[in-house]
Amino acid sequence: KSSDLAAVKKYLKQNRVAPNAQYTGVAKGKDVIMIHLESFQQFLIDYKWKGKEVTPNLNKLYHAKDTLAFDNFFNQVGQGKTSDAEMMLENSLFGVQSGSAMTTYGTSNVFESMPAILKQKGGYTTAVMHGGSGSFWNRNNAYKSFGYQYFMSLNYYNYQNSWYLGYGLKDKIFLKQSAKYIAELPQPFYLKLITVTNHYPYDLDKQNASIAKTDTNDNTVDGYVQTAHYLDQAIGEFMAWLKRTGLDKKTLLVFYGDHYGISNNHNEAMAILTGKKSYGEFDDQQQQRVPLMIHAAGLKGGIKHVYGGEIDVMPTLLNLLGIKSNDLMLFGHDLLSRQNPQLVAQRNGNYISPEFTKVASSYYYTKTGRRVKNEQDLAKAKLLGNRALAQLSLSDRVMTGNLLRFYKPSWFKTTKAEDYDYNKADA
Ligand code: GP9
Ligand code: MN
Repeated sequence: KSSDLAAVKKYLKQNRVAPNAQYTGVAKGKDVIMIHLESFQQFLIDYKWKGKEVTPNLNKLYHAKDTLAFDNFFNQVGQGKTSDAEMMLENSLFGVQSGSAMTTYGTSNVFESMPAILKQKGGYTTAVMHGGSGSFWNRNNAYKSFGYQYFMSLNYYNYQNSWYLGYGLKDKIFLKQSAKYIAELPQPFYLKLITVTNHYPYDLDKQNASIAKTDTNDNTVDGYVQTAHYLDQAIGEFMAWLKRTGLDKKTLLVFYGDHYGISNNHNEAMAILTGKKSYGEFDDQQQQRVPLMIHAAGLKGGIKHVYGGEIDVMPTLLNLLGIKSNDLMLFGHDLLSRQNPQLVAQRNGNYISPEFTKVASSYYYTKTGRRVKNEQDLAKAKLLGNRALAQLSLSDRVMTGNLLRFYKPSWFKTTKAEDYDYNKADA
């Protein structure tokens, strides 16, 4: 409906913020590598088990002077899990209320996505590499709609049974084999690498387990540090490779956790791991934090405390790459902007903001975890709840109504899936 489009346009106009001008274009023309950290929660950063750092390589990145890190960055996925994270990062549109937007709309909808924009505005080569099945989450179709030129999935990799775990090749093997493809990508490139080993049920083979399991007696939880440790080692090896090739100097690296690894069925074990006496729905909501780290040689970094989420990555990145986003239909905001609204909507209508947090029908003070009872504060907290719902439902109208058909910047050439052929990834 055209009234839907008008409502979306009005909302976006009213909520637009100016990106941080100090960061505009600081990474212009750089290669971009997005590294998808499967099921990786923020609490793993700097976490120690039996005196040993679980993720030493990621910790080093987190604290590096040339890394922009965010410690109040939340996942916002729904039932589409990984695919919702991808949808938000590539399009700054939310997943849908039920199911996966990439599955339901990824084939047929019009998108104005990161890869298509970077190709058209910056001459980028665009690719995704993933050591798993090409059709999982409808990737082999959705990536065409997003404008990815190349998609290397399991069929592009050498395979042995023992190299595979859960959803794909083990991360070390996957990243090592990806190197030969990366080296061949014409520059500048925009590349996404999707890891899988740190995925439920966190059950790593003995040879690869090089840190002790935790001892909460919850089987699902106790292997989590082991697979996270393995993923971290794989990242360490990959970073060393980047250095050897000199790519580290030319590349903007973006690390993000897609969603929680430990669900709220494991609150007792999480209480032990996080050293809390009691652990309830509020604590679980706080645990929806995932890493976002943006790293490049010479980048003015630091640990930022702004409250944001996956929907905000695309506007943040576009600003760093010097690409204007004010004529695009993006529901997120530059995380480095002083005017960032800092309201993080969860797909189920919950939200987190610096002041208030909503979980189910309860409102909490974010800083203390106490229930909001004061009438005035309650009114403020409810208002934020309405704003969170408003952005979700407007994003839903864009997705379910395929509204980007009717809305594009004059410079944008609509992506056509038939222009792409992933051959082995489609098999
Ligand atoms: C599969 C992987 C897992 O390819 O991305 O998806 P998830 O189960 O985390 O949504
Ligand atoms: Mn996932």
